[in-house]
Amino acid sequence: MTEDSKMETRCGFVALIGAPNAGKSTLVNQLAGAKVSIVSRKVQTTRSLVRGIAIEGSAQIIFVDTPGIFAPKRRLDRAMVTSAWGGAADADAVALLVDARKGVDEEVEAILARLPQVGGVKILVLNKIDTVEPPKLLELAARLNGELAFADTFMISALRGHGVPKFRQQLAALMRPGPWLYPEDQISDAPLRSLAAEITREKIFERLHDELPYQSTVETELWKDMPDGSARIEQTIYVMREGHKKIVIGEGGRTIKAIGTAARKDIMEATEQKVHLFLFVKVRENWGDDPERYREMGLEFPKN
Ligand SMILES: Nc1nc2c(ncn2[C@@H]2O[C@H](COP(=O)(O)OP(=O)(O)OP(=O)(O)O)[C@@H](O)[C@H]2O)c(=O)[nH]1
Ligand SMILES: [Mg+2]
Repeated sequence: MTEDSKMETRCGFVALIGAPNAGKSTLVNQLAGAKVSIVSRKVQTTRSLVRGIAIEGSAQIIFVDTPGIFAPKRRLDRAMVTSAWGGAADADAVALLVDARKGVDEEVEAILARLPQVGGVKILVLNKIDTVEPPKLLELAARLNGELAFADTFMISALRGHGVPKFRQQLAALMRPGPWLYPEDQISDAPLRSLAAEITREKIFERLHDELPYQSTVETELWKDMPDGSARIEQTIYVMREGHKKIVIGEGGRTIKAIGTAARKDIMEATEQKVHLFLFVKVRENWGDDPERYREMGLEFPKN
């Protein structure tokens, strides 16, 4: 880049907020052009802020994926929701994602009520347009704009990519002049060991049901680059109950093997190196009340 074009660079933060399952992480991955944040069909998948970095012309846009906002009960839920609002407060622009199929429910109403307290440009994004008819979309856009004066409204399918390039272009124009904060080829600021732990957590979400995914967490304990270019990765899956440990392991170790195989494949794709993944399961009844676990997740530990 020449000195002149350097002068014109733009940069800024755009937080994506919304109810659980609105498609925030799917959108961040589309915008960054790679998997930086895990996705599942279940609610409350994302637990902390995940940044996906995109370049659009002379602008570097740092998209901040946030945990879904809902009425929190457990300590972990409170930490997640606090982190989401914190991400919104620190951003130059806040995009509210609404699942167009679900429309406006109690969760969306609660977000709309609090959103005016957050600074920055507010943008409405109707997601999952592949699932609804256009008249319903227009009606939804009108209703939401009636409740809050959004600077702009976009209709997209994060899953299929429809409307995503235009969304990114419009946001680039909103970014203020300033130097880029990350190197040109960087798509995330999360260390690989965190991404690797998240990927394994995603496989738990895919394969195990009910409360188990919510009562477990994954940490990368060891990442060793081997002389042959491969990596030896050891991870611990923390669960809250002995019964859960049995479920994670499965009959004859079948479940944990399947989780490991699927995780290893995705981790290899992310790191572009051969991976040997070793998974361990530990029962830690009170991990939900252990500040160390929150630190590992990148969350503030709520005092009560
Ligand atoms: N049909 C359709 N499904 C979508 C679209 N975007 C996301 N999804 C699906 O919606 C589900 C939730 O997606 P996520 O990206 O995990 O949602 P999220 O908002 O990050 O959820 P939390 O992290 O729990 O708050 C997944 O099954 C996605 O595949 C879309 O545009 N169309
Ligand atoms: Mg998410």
